[in-house]
Amino acid sequence: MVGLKGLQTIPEETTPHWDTELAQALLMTLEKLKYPIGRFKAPETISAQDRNRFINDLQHLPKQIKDLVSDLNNQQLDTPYRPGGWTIRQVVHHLPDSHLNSYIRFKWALTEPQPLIKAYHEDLWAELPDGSQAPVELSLSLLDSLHLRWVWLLQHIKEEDWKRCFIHPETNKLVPLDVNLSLYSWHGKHHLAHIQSVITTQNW
Ligand code: NI
Repeated sequence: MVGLKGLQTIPEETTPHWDTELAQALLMTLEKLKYPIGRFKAPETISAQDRNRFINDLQHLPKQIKDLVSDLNNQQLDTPYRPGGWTIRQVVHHLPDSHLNSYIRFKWALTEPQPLIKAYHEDLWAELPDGSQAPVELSLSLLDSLHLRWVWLLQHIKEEDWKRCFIHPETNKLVPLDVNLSLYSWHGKHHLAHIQSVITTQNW
């Protein structure tokens, strides 16, 4: 505990330091709003048990998203999850956009030796009419159906196939399928947390 005497001796010059702290606090708030569950960190090792957990996450995501958004009205759906961020509607449409790409990447890696995959501009996809204005139901049903088939595939691929890789054009790095699975488990929870955070802060 700092005594009153201690506080009185704080020199004027420390004020700019407080501003730096304030700026840091704001940056941390923004980081927390952008990455509510933290940034993705690839696990060092992935066991069969870890994979099952990640597959389980993918299996549950469509219903979790549906449960969160089905009672929201259009005005609520068009609310950004953070200042300058996507609206809830855009986040919902982004999920099948992203996971369709991921599903195709799994299939390429399972059928071709180290394929070079195609990146896509997720921000521009989110600006397209179906990514920004369409009813969320269109993406909720697509996500539901996509995850049923994706999860079924993941539950049936051979042990050795998890080490098959694709090459991402932005990093030129080999990405093993088990690492990609962990990424998409994170990705679903990451966007789920965005929607949850708006609902909590707005008290809906
Ligand atoms: Ni995303």
